[in-house]
Amino acid sequence: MLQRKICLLGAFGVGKTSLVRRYVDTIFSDTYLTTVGVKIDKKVLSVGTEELALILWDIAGEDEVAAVRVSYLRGAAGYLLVVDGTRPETMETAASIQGRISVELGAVPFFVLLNKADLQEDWAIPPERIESLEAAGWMFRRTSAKTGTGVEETFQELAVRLAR
Ligand SMILES: Nc1nc2c(ncn2[C@@H]2O[C@H](COP(=O)(O)OP(=O)(O)OP(=O)(O)O)[C@@H](O)[C@H]2O)c(=O)[nH]1
Ligand SMILES: [Mg+2]
Repeated sequence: MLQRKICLLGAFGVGKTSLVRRYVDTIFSDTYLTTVGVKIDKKVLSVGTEELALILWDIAGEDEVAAVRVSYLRGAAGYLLVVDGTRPETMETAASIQGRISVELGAVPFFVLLNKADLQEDWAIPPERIESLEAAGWMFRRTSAKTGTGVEETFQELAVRLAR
C-alpha cells in the first residue's frame, strides 16, 4: 500500500489536533489539551482504485519562542498549515513557518486551513491579507473541526496530490 507522511503545522491552539480527531475519529471536543512534541496517527483512504495510508504527524504548536523541530519534518510528502480564523496573528505564524519549511522540504504540496470557520461572528482575518497570500501561491481551504466542514475534503484533496 502507498504510504505518505503529512505534517500539521501552525500556531498554538489553532486546531491541529482537533482536525486530526475529526478526520480520523469523527469526534470533536471543546477541551483544549496542548500537544507535547508530536502525535502520530494513520488513516487509510482510497484515491481512485488505490489505497493510500496517510501518516499524520500532529506537531505541537509554535510561537516565536518554540519553533518546529526540523527532524519532525523529515520525509513529509506534504503538509497542512493551520490558521485560527479568529486570531489574525496565527496567519503570520503560518507565514513564518512556511518560510522555513519550504527550505527544508522544497516545493511539496500544501494547503492553508482557515480553521474555526464555525465562529463566523468572530472572524478576524482581513480579506486583503488572504488575497495577497493567494497571489503568492497559497491555497486556502475553510474548515471547522467542530462541525466537520471542509475537513474530509481537504485531507482527501491533499492525498490525491500525494498519490501521483
Ligand atoms: N469553535 C471551534 N473550536 C475549535 C475548532 N478547532 C479547534 N477548536 C478548539 O480550539 C482549541 C485548541 O484546539 P487544538 O486542536 O488542541 O489545537 P492545536 O493546534 O492542536 O494546539 P497545540 O497542540 O497546542 O498546538 C480547543 O479548545 C478546541 O476545542 C473549530 O473548528 N471550531
Ligand atoms: Mg495539538
